[in-house]
Amino acid sequence: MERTLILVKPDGVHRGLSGEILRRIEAKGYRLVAVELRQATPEILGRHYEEHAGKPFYEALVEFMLSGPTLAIVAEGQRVVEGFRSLAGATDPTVAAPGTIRGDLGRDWGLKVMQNLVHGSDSLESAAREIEIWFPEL
Ligand code: RTP
Ligand code: MG
Repeated sequence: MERTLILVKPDGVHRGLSGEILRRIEAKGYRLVAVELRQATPEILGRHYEEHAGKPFYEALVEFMLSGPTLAIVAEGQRVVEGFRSLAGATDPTVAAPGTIRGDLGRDWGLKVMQNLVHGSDSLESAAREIEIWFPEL
């Protein structure tokens, strides 16, 4: 059975949207394997976002992800990696389709980095790598 790593980013936790986002994951029919509220660290984020190191938004992204607690989730189901990306919607919440998490709940706040509520692994390989980073015990 496929698994993916989902994060409710600090903007989502701060706005009180953790429950709504968990609700959508469960309503779609995916099973929650792990859910943990935790403060990210520079070490975890360095590994999680290693593909973005050196990009213009990298420093602001890490600063944003350190700004408050993150809800880390592992969800399971057939094609859940692709399925959660579909639930999340496009990266930019202004253009994300209504009906998606980012499209319904996100917007542009005019900040240094895009705050788009959630992260979801983008491939099976990323999912395995990211689950190992956030939940090495799984
Ligand atoms: P994620 O990794 O968070 O699921 O999002 P994604 O695949 O849709 O986006 P990705 O390209 O992997 O970028 C990672 C996160 O960096 C922030 N970002 N901001 N120009 C910007 O302001 C910008 N570009 C990227 C977003 O928070 C994005 O989700
Ligand atoms: Mg990504």
